[in-house]
Amino acid sequence: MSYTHAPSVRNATALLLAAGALAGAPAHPAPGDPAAVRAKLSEWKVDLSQRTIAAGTVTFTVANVGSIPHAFEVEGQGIEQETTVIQPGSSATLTLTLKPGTYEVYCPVGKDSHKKLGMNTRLTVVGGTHSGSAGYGDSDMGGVHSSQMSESPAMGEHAQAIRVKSGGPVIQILPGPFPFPDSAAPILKQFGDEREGLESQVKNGPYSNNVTPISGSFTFTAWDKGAVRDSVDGLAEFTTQDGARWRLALDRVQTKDVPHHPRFGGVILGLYYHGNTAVHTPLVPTINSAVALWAFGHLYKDGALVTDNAMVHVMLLSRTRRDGDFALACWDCAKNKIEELQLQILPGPGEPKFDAPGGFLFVNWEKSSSAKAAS
Ligand SMILES: [Cu+2]
Repeated sequence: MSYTHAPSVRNATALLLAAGALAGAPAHPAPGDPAAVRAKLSEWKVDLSQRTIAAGTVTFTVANVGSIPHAFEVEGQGIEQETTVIQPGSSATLTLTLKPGTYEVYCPVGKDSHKKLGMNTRLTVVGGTHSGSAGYGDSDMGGVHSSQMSESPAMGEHAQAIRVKSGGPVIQILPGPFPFPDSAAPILKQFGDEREGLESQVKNGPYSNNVTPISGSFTFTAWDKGAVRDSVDGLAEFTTQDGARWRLALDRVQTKDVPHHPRFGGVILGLYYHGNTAVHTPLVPTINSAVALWAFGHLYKDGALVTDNAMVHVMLLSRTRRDGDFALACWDCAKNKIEELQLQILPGPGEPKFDAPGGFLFVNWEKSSSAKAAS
């Protein structure tokens, strides 16, 4: 691709700038043809047809090929512009004038929860005064993988760690119906094949108001360092309502996807999800979490090993239960204080149900706390 500066090209560029330029954007002519970038949004990624373009005017044609609403935002070099929400199967365009630099391109839906689940990529805009070695055009598509690799160190800069300590009343959640079935019903429709399994959880829990006070403690540290380097180190000990003493040691995260849990795995700090967000099951009210993690655990009952592959989901989240009877108090709990520590333990794949009501273990510590830890 050559970067000619024929008057006709310059005029066309000027027209496009007038039509689509942002207030305050530099008015100099773009160094090449107006760029056209196709973007595809889906759960949970943003695919760009080109990841490196020349400075100047660019039109993004954005298709939502996923199954829930998304949007498209470009941020960097003083610019922050987004499309309106794009329904599944629909498209939108966004025309911007971009100067050289690196831009974040992501889905802004759900207070950045979609972004944190992976709908985030980068666009590099290069100055066009030198020859066309910038990879502008389709030849850039072969470079996608190397571009992704080069993002890793940048992601590492955001490595964070959190230390969580249980506190307050301890409750065991027993099988029972979900108290907000009507609120969850429209969200469940978006879960396709997995809807049936979720609908049985509406009736049988584990997200119920059937709770009993127990005792125990849970402390862990979690490291959010990107999909394959996340880590956890923790220990939970509790005595369930039947008098059984359980001990769970956490030393590795779980990074494999499972149904209706996009990016089920690892450690995610600061996620807004569940409930009406369409991110993960709607059988937990809408919440903010300081940390959400998925891990394999070593589970012992009365001192004997039950499994080394217990599937564990932990969240420190907005309080969902009220004082006294600990019934679920809100369908949208996102504004509540983040102090409820949830521990859910399920048998590993192919393993028998636990000897506990409903075959699962689900324990909450209602007034827990967290602090930054060394990353
Ligand atoms: Cu999205």
